[in-house]
Amino acid sequence: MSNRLLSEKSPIVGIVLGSQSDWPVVQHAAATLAALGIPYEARVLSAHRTPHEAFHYASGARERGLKVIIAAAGMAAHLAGVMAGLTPLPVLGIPLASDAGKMSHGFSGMDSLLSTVQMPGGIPVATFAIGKPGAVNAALFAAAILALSDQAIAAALDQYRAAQTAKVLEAKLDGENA
Ligand code: RP5
Repeated sequence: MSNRLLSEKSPIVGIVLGSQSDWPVVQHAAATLAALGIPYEARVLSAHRTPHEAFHYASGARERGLKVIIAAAGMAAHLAGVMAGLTPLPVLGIPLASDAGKMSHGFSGMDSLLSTVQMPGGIPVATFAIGKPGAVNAALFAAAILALSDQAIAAALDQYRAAQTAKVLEAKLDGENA
């Protein structure tokens, strides 16, 4: 991915991720927003490696027209909390397992989960599941927020959920008669 990935219309959701190495998981948030027709931008920004840029991004987000920020990071995952401290916009946090399951490196995402969810009172971060399910659900939650004031997004979200329900109910198991 480029460091600044834009959908065609002006973005209303900003996705920030702590490292380019996070993109294989975070792209599921972007794909879900795209499937719902929600304009977004995606950018690599780190609370630790690029703190000044993270500050500028979050503090100017509302004025630039963003309505929701999705922040994904692994390890000492402070990105979502830093964003939330700098903007009144809703911030949705995705904790990532940056270690591909090796306990010796990143604790399978438990480190990131606790770093993201344990915010001090006063600065909320809505925190989702570790990894891909969290990425998908953060995008769906962003859609639910936006759907409160946007009928097209509300319709797209209804359609997404109806399709998901149908897919589950129509699932065929190996050996089952058609
Ligand atoms: C975090 O450190 C990032 O969000 C990433 O999950 C983790 C490792 O980053 P890289 O060393 O792969 O760039 O800040």
